[in-house]
Amino acid sequence: MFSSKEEFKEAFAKNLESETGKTIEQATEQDAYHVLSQMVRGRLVQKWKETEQSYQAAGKKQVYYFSMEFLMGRLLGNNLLNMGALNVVEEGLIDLGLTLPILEESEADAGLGNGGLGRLAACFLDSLASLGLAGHGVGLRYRNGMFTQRFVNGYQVELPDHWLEDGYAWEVRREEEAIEVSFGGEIESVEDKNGDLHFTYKNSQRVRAVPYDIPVVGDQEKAVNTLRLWSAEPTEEDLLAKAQIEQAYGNYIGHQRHLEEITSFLYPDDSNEEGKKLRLKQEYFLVSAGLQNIVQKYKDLDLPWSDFSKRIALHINDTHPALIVPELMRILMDVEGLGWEEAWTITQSSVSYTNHTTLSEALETWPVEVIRTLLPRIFMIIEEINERFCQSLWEQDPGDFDRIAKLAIIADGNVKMAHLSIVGSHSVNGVARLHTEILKNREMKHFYEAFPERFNNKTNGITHRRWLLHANPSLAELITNTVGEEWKREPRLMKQLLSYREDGAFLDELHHIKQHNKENLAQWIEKDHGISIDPNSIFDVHIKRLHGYKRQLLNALHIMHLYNELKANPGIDMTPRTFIFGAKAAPGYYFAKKVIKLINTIAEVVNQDPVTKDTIKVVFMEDYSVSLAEKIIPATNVSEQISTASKEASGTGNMKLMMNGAITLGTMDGANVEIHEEVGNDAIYTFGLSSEEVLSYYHTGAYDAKEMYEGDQRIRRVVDQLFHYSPFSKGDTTFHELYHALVTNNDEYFLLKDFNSYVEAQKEISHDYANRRKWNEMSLMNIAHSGRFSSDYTIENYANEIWNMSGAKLLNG
Ligand code: 26V
Repeated sequence: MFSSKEEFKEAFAKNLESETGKTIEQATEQDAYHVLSQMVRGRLVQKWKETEQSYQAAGKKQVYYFSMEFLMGRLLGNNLLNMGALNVVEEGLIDLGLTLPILEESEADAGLGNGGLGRLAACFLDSLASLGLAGHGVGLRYRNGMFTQRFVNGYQVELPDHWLEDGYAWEVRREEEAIEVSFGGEIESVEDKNGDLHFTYKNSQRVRAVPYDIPVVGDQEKAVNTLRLWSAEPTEEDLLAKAQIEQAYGNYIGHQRHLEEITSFLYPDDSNEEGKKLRLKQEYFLVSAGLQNIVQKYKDLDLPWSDFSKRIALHINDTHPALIVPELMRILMDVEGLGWEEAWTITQSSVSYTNHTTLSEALETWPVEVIRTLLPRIFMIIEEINERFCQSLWEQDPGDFDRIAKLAIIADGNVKMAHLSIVGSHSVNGVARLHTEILKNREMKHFYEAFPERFNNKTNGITHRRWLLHANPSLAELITNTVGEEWKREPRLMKQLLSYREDGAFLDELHHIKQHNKENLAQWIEKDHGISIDPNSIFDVHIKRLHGYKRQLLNALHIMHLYNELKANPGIDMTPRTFIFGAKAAPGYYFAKKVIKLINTIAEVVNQDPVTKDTIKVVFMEDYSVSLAEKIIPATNVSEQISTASKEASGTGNMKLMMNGAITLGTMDGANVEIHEEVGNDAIYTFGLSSEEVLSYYHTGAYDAKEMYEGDQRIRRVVDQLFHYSPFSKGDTTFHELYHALVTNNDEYFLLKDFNSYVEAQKEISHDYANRRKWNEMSLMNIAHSGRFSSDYTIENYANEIWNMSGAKLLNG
């Protein structure tokens, strides 16, 4: 992109002057960021156009990844990396007295996602472009992304995230491709002379959907794909009506706000489906705008409808875009005039679905009345799909009413979005081997029995470009210097590092890189949180959404336990530890917010107590985000992946941390099982109940938390500290709910049951860390085996086995 450092410097200074009228010395960091990002975008445009033209010319199959969330984080550094311009720009900026990492801080994180599901979508886009596959994201341009988290008196407070405030360098508004989406009204059907029904809408409300495109730059600029985010705006008619109202009444009644509301914010609760009407509006808006646009482009190709699914794959990221099924049927039948059978074949063969959770409270259902009034025609089609589906079940197995009742799409006055997604797709996948097995054998057992060929596993992955090459450049450089460049394109080649397992000098180098990263993080924490931490302590990291099943409370109870041990016996031999947390709680999730308050309280106590402060430190970092993760992960020694077995579908933080040389402390859950399989018993700490044990306890109801509490002195001591007077409770009732969740309400997530094995595993870690050589060897094992979890492989598997994209590189091994 820039042929030399000198060329870059000259171009940068020139652009700075023409855009801001300032010299390098006068420019602010914000000015410099702005100018640099504009330059990068400008240089991408050509390649962006060429990519699209080359896809068209080659008649390539296009995959559209529909997702309510894309958690992209910052783009400047990553784009420069993939364009191969990072070094030139970094060095050029240094010559000019600037540094790239500081400029990067001026970019707002695009936080258009809650957590794992949204970040996975972002990693997938990176891999699609890097493999040169024609894969694009379809999402919503929320004006407020994930809320900003602040702590006030130890409690989480949410502030709106105005990420677009200073403009967003990477988006391009495509006014000319705007379309309309309809809501509500009544449907009238008219029969033509052939007896075919035609549907017209009366009194429906129309909203304008305007696309904003963001370029997705692949490795070596192999391709520049598109993330298309739709924004809701009033139609021209609406604006005219508004003007008339204003003229007549001198004021405006808020109609426009109502329409724009659809893309005003991201729902921040990923754990509890609330069934809010606005959320359904968002889902339909995404699906309808995205699909109308895709169908229009397909029609421009002038191909028969029977080729649709050869040229287009439509993927739904969880059930949130499940209305793609009835909406595609509607477009094909009502707008394009196809018959039901033909439309259904096209729909089923183009749509595929990924499930990301088995938590029943997060599964989407919508009351029939809500869908019927908001989307009358869509509801008619869902009813028809359901009718025909139940009929086919009856034909397969006449008289089995029970099975039909279990599998029906509409039941008890609700539409089940997972059922709609399974029935309307040709592929259903889980996100880690264990998760897929649980879907097949338990949660979706009856569907699996009816359509076994539809079910498959695609273990999640992460992009090694953002999470290793960009986040941890010194480790990436060491790998390259050791095994050559090829691992960047074939991450499994990192396995070659295994031959350095016994190489003391190499292990020392690994150690120094980790230490250096820890020092950087320590400086950042000192600056931002005013807490001084010891880079020689174990950095023990728990970063993910706050949720009961993720068991941040178990981690907290263990810290309380260590505190008690140290206070009782100050001379005890314990490797110093820094516990680092990062987590947002859903605003209405009372329990999760209490856990945040507890951890902040523990931090206050242990960080100040003269007996404990040099041995244990606790830091809860505010406002966890993609960019914060990029700072924490390279500095981590211990990766906490301690979900109740069977509950975490996959996890992806576990993979990022492994790739950066952290050792997993985890249950046999989600992708931890596959991490364990890769690294073997000696480079991971596992503990706790197995998923079968957990599921069987749920089934039999045989677990008795009170018995655990009463029968174990260590457990009783920490649990009582939540209820009775203690340095943490200080005698008030703040943590009583946590006590009740554990004791009175029978400890839904088995914290007490797993407590002792967790404490033992932690003790082992404390002991092993003191053996520097052993620890570094374990760290090496993790890095060397992490290539398997590159999302490039995951995407190759999706492309080959789900999307049938010819030309996707075949896996080797
Ligand atoms: C559900 C809901 C329901 C209410 C409205 C807002 C909302 C937003 C998101 C969700 C989905 C939660 C499911 C989810 O994020 N699953 C996570 O997916 C990761 C990627 O596959 C996986 O690694 C995690 O284990 C899994 O918890």
